[in-house]
Amino acid sequence: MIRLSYTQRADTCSNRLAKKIFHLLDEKKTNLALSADVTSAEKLLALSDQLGPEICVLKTHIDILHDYTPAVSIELQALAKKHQFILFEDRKFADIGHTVKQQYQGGMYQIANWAHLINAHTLPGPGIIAGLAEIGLPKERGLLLLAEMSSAENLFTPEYTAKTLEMAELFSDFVIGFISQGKISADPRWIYMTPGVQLSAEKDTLGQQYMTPHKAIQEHHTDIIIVGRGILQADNPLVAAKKYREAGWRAYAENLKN
Ligand code: S5P
Repeated sequence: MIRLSYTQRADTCSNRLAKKIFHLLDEKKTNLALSADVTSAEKLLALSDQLGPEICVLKTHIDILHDYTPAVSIELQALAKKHQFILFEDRKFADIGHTVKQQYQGGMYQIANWAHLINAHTLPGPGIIAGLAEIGLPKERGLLLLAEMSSAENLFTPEYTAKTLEMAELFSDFVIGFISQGKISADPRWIYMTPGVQLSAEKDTLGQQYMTPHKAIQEHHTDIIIVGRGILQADNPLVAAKKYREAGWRAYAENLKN
């Protein structure tokens, strides 16, 4: 099978953010996303600055910060520019179109103003995507659909995943890919981001299940590995990030050779 590079795949998508991400991966030589699951703004910003050079995507759960102010999102945007990474708010929208529109652009976090990328469940049907697109498309944002999850005994079935792919195809100007455990379609335009990645642990005590970067990229053919505690709980997060970055990049380079 001929494998396309990230750069070659940039030509296959219409969404500008998707093109930008594919190019960024090859230019920066990293397919590591940091899941920056910390609860203080100071920590989040320090971590983003320190690890920024190693990552392509900074994934946030902005609502776990105990001290969020709009200044945080302004700082995050500055750091994203400085280090060239994408801001992905892992909001997992899951309501009707009318409601998610307000959750996306309004409230305390005004996610649409700063996050390049968001994600959503398809459980409510295509209206959720249409609602988010009304806000995100004019701002040249992108959406990832949750097609599979990493947690044990989740309710995602192959049928649900297939339906999610169909919905993505209906909105391919706004949907740029999937949160999944690996590749789910032969179409090269979709970007896959995979959480549940760690080098040492196999699971946590609350159902999280891990695979290695090598397995995620070489066996499951994902594009971007999402790592949280594997980096955050290491003695030295920067050293750990470099280790994950190297493992992820090596697996991608090997894929291209085969
Ligand atoms: O299926 C999923 C989807 C997501 S977005 N499983 C996940 O774990 N996530 C997120 O990835 C989760 O919300 C968390 O922020 C991160 C995994 O963190 P880790 O510490 O287990 O690496």
